[in-house]
Amino acid sequence: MAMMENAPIGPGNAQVMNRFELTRRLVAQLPADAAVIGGIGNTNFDLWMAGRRPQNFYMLGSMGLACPIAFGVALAQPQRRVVALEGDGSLLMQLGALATIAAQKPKNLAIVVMDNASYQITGGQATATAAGTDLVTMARGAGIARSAWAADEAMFDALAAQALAEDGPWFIAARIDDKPGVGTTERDPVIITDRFMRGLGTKG
Ligand SMILES: Cc1ncc(C[n+]2csc(CCOP(=O)(O)OP(=O)(O)O)c2C)c(N)n1
Repeated sequence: MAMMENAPIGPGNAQVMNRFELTRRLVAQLPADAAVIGGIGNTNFDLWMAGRRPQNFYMLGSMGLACPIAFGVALAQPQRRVVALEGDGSLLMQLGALATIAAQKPKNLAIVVMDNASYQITGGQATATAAGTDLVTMARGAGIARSAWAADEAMFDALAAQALAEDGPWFIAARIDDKPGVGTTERDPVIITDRFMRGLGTKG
C-alpha cells in the first residue's frame, strides 16, 4: 500500500476536475501579455467565459490546431508566454505537433490539455484516453520532458505558475468531468483574428 501512496500521478489517480474552473484558475495567473490559443469547442467556450482578452485566440472549425497555432506564435514572439488550451480528442488528431514542438523546444510555450476522455461536443463519443492512452506519457515520449498530470486543483495552479515562469516547453494534462462549456464564443472569425493580431501588436 505504501507503494500505492507514492505512485506517480497518472490518469488513473488524478482527480477529475472541471474545465471552466481550471480555465478560470489559469487565466487568473496569466501575465497581462500572455497569448492563449483555445482549441475548438468547449475549450475555447470556457476560455471566452473566463474573461475576454485581446491576447486570446479562439479556434473555430478544425480540431487539433491549438498546439500548432500556439507553437507558431511562440516562435514568432519569443518574449511572450504562449499557452495552448486543447481537448484530448483534438490533441489526438494532431499528435505530430508534440514531436515538432519537442524538437524545436520553444521555451515560452505551455500546452494544457483538458482530458474528458470523450469528443464531448459532438455527443460524447469515447476517445482513446477512455481506453487507457496516457497523454502525458505520449508527450514525454515525443520529447517534452516537462510533462505532468495535475493531481488536483492545487497542483494545477502550481504547474501553471511554473509553466508561466520557467523555461518550457511544458505539457500539463488534467482529467475533467463531462460538464459542457459554460457559454459560447462569439463566432466571427474575422473579428477574432483582427482582435488577436491587434492584441499581439502585429496590426495597428
Ligand atoms: C478535423 C475535424 N474533425 C472532426 C470535427 C468535428 N468535431 C468538432 S468538435 C469535435 C470533438 C472535440 O473533442 P475534444 O477536442 O476532446 O473536445 P470536447 O468536445 O471533449 O470538449 C469533433 C469530432 C472537426 N470540427 N474537425
